[in-house]
Amino acid sequence: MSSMTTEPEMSDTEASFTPWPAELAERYRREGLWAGRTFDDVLRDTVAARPEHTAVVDAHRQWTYRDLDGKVDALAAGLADLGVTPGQRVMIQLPNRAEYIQTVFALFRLGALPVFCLPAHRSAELTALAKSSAAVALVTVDEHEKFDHASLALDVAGAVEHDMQVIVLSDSAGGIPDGAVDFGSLRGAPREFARAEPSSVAFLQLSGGSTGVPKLIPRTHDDYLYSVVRSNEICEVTPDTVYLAALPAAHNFPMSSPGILGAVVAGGTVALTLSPAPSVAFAMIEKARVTMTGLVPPLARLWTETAEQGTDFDVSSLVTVLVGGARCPDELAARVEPALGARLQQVFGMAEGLVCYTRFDDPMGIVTTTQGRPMSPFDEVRVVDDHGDDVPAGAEGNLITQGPYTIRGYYRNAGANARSFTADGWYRTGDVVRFDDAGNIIVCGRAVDHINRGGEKVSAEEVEEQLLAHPAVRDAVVVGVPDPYLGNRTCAFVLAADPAAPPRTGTIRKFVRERGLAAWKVPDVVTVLDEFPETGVGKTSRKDLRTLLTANAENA
Ligand code: OOB
Repeated sequence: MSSMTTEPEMSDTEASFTPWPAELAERYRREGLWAGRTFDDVLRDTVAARPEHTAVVDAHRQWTYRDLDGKVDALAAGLADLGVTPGQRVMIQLPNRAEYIQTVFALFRLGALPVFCLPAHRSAELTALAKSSAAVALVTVDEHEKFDHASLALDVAGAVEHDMQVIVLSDSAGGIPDGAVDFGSLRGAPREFARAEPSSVAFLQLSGGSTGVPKLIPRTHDDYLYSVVRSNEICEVTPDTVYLAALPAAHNFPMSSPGILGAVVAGGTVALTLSPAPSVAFAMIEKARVTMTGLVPPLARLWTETAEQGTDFDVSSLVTVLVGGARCPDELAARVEPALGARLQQVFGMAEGLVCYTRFDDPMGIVTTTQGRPMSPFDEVRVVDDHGDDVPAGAEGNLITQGPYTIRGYYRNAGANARSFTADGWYRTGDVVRFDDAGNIIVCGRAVDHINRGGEKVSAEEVEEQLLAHPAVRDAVVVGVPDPYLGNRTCAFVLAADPAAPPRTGTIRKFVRERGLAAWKVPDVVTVLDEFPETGVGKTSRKDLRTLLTANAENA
């Protein structure tokens, strides 16, 4: 496979990529969905077509496509000089700034695979991802939101057995710690790299995750580019589009629905904001004349409320606001358009593939109450019961799907593949949905116990494991309970190892944070109980625990 000596051995059951069945792949090619282009081809085409058009704007920089192309060339060469070779994985943990775009496209040009980490990831997630991807480098920033990312990255590099370089982007001269490579020094003489195969894996995206740490999702140039091109058609992305990455740029939603890549494919402009707070993001909308953005529901609420109260910023350039990642309450959906003066588009998607949009010619009632329909006529969706049989039309059930941009398996994870895919390769989304008469999807909830906290996914199992590591905790269960702002909030129930000396709830939350978990996974509420309620068969009843919380809240 690779010349790297530290690369873990790969067995057949731990395949890095599960191909589509031959006849489907053939159909997707014949129909022109898989167009045989790479992301580097796309950038080169846009550079050739619109060299002087603004490609990227952030708080401090503004680059044309020609500028971006030059920076991508230099960085790709610099990374190659550092020893990064095609096919190797490189983790990226960068905030929303121009160099994020440069780094992603430099890796594409070089043929190395970005692994898209989020700025909120901490040692638990990054170490697991470094191991599972066998990444040869981690690109990060010295500091973001008062957190020392460079030290975190060096710790992660020290915790993995293989060699991993830490590359740090810093605006200050003293920002590069010993042992790290200065991002700014990675400027090599431009050279030609072998073109990647369009059918090969372009990058590893991360799953929202329902069990353990995030799973790695291998996406090919062919399949992902199709999803971007199709998103552009539906969302009407043109060379005049200015897309604002307000959510973390590495997430699938701002990346490709239609997102950053949609803007680059269309020859439009990508604007990035370090913070999605209205006071910062609205300033960027005004400055860059942003036309389109994507928000999770809690942010959509914050922006809507801010606009309703009146803002001094001129946000009149906004044409389209996409809302997705978690269920957008109907009441909020109805307020977005009047408040922000931009049309609402709901999006229900997943990093594994399937993306659904409401359409611009849908009646308002559909746009505000449904999550739209699959974007491709080649998407196949079924709603099934727990035995895998189709439910009657219009009934609620489990959504399963296959199609031209939905993966057939995770990266080197046979266990997860067995759980998340049917025997014939359909992806089990874990979502409980129903279809209306017109074929629109309404998301009703989750079958699998991951908690959707305002678009950020929390695996109950992952947090429970961390809680169990505390010596004063005998058992732990994490559940989600409805929250008016976040959709769901996380509540941890724990049993004390010594009932006479129960742990303090503040101590437990601090413990989880210090174990190196992303902050959004720290339980919002911790409750110590004497025993857990049980179901008829003696399992801990998550349902009763949820009820307990609701009852407590009502009595409070
Ligand atoms: C997006 O991707 P992920 O991978 O972080 O999370 C996927 C899960 C879905 O399976 C579903 O449970 C939930 O997030 N979800 C929604 C939703 N959009 C996503 N639940 C209800 N309503 C919605 N509109 O979150 C993602 C990827 C691409 C585009 C948009 C979102």
